[in-house]
Amino acid sequence: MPEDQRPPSALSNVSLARRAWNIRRKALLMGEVQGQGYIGQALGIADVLAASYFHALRYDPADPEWEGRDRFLLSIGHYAIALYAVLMEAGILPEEELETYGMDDSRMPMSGMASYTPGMEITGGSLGHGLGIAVGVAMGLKRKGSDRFVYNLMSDGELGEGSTWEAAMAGAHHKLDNLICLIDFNDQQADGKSTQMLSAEPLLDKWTAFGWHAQRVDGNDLDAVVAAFDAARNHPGDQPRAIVFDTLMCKGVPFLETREITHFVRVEKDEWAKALAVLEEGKPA
Ligand SMILES: Cc1ncc(C[n+]2csc(CCOP(=O)(O)OP(=O)(O)O)c2C)c(N)n1
Repeated sequence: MPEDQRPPSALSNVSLARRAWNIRRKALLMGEVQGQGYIGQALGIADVLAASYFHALRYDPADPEWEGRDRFLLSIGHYAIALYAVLMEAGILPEEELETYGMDDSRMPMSGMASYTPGMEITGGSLGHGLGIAVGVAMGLKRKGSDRFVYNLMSDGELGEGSTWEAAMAGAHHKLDNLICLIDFNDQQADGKSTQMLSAEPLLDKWTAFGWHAQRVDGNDLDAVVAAFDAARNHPGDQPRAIVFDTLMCKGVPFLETREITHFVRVEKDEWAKALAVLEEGKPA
């Protein structure tokens, strides 16, 4: 158990902007290995992941199963490429494994699998189940007398799953003030815009009506993201907490940001190098 339980950001000189950039770069490199991957999601959620792992979460890179860790659940198994990138950045996964992404016998399969990957808390590919699992984990930690937080990262598509709202009710009923639900609102799902498929608006009113402390911020504005994490963790009430992050798919690579179909963005062979070069131009100190 590390003596210093402060989040790693308190111990590091690397800026959050640079962490987010590193996460984007690693995700692109993994995408290039396979020639495909959920790149749009990884680029869009990189700022939230940087703030999670380098501002909010307590964990021990040398011991991913440390009992004193905050739990970070990836409900959206297809976002695994994004989580691998931040797990490497955090020193939980070795960077050399980047080149094995999606290959047979790799610890980094395309869809997240808890039994394969250190730091992957759940197997979340069947959408709509992460929040229910997070409710159970949060209840379990409370019963053990733990003060650790449980974070559940989910997508806007999962707001169309009834199981999400059952879990939301349970979280409020059991007063799970140690539960923080992070919603990546990129307004995209497999068949188009989420708001056009099945709108979940007005979202803040819904979470509030379900008994949650709710916030909505620009998920690509690092200062706003950090402030939202702080407000969620420090909220004095006994409700669970939700943060809706409005994000832009493919953020950081403008020629991909404007692609019409971003759920599974098609990147041609020669475009990976171009994407990395464009990203390089925006490299923060
Ligand atoms: C229960 C369930 N239904 C369908 C799928 C197939 N599926 C995989 S990703 C995806 C898109 C879901 O929308 P969202 O997560 O918002 O997509 P993104 O932001 O990644 O485009 C779907 C339908 C699934 N994994 N699980």
